[in-house]
Amino acid sequence: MTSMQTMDLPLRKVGSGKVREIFEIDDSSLLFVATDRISAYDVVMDELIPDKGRVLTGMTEHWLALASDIPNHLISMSLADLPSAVQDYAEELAGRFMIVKRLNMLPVEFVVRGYLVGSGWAEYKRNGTIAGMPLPEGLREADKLPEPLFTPATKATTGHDENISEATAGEILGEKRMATARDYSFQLYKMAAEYAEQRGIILADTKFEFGVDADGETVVLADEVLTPDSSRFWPADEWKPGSNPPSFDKQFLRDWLSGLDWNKEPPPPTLPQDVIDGTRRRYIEAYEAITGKFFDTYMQERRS
Ligand code: Q0Z
Repeated sequence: MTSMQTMDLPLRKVGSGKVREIFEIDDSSLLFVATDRISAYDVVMDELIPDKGRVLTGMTEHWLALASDIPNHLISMSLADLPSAVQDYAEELAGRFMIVKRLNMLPVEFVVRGYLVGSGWAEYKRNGTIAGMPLPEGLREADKLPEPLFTPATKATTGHDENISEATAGEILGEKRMATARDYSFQLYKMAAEYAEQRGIILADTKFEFGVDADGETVVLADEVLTPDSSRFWPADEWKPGSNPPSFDKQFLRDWLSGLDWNKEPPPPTLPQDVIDGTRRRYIEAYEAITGKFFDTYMQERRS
C-alpha cells in the first residue's frame, strides 16, 4: 500500500489545494493528483488516509463514464500515458492521477443542492431563502427540497466561498456559458442522485467546476466529480430531517474529533491508528457502494 502526502514530482506545479495537486505536462495537458490528505473542519490533518486519493479518483472515473454525453477533461488514467519524467513514480501515482485537458477554468463553482443543509440551511433560517430564492415555509434542516437548486459561488481568495446569485454568475461568465454549465450541473446532479438513491445513498449536494476548451467555446467538466470531498453523501437509512445527517466518509473522523477538546484551529490532534483505519474503511465502502465494484479490482486495473 503506497500512500501520499504531497507529490514532489519533476514537473511544474500549477495548482495545489488542501488535498489535490496539479502539474503541467505540456501546453495542452495537466497531471491531476489526488493525495491521501484529509481535512476536517477546514483543517488538514497531519496523518494520511491510505488510498483516499485513489477512492476519490475511482469515483470520479465512475461518474464521468456515466455522464459520457457531457464533455469532460479526462484524457487518460493509464500508467503508460504518464510523461517519462514521472514514470519512476508510477506505483505511487497508480489509481490517483488523471491526465487532463488543460482548460481555462471558469471562476465560479457550480453547486447543486437537493437537501437543506450547510450554508443553505443557515440562509433559510435567516431569510427563508436559498441563494436569494424564496422557499416554502416550515422546512427543517436536511429536508429534501421541492426541486434541486443551483446555488453558484465564487472561489474566495481567502477563507470560504461566497454565494452569488445566478444573475451574478451570468454577469461574470456570460449568460450562455453560465446557462450551459448550469444545465450540465443539474443533469449531473439528477443522474447521480437517482443512481445513488437506488444504492441506499442520498446525494445531498455537490459542487462542479467547469472550464472552457482551447476553442474558447466548449464548456468542459473538470476537477474531481461527485466525490465525498466535493459532495455530501448520506447513508439513506441515517437520514432524519431535523438534524444534520452524518456524511458517509468523514463522520467517523468527526465523531472522534468531537470527543476531544480541540478548538478546530491548527495544529490538529494526532489521529490514532484505529481512526485512520476506520476512516479508510468508510471511504472504501463508499467507493464500493457507489460503483458496485470492489476497490481491489479498481486498483488491479489501474496498476497494469
Ligand atoms: C483546476 C485545483 C487542484 C488546486 C486548475 N483541466 C484543468 N485545466 C486547467 N486548470 C485546471 C484544470 Cl482541472 C485547474 N484547479 C483547481 C485543482 C488543486 C486547485 F488539484 N486549478
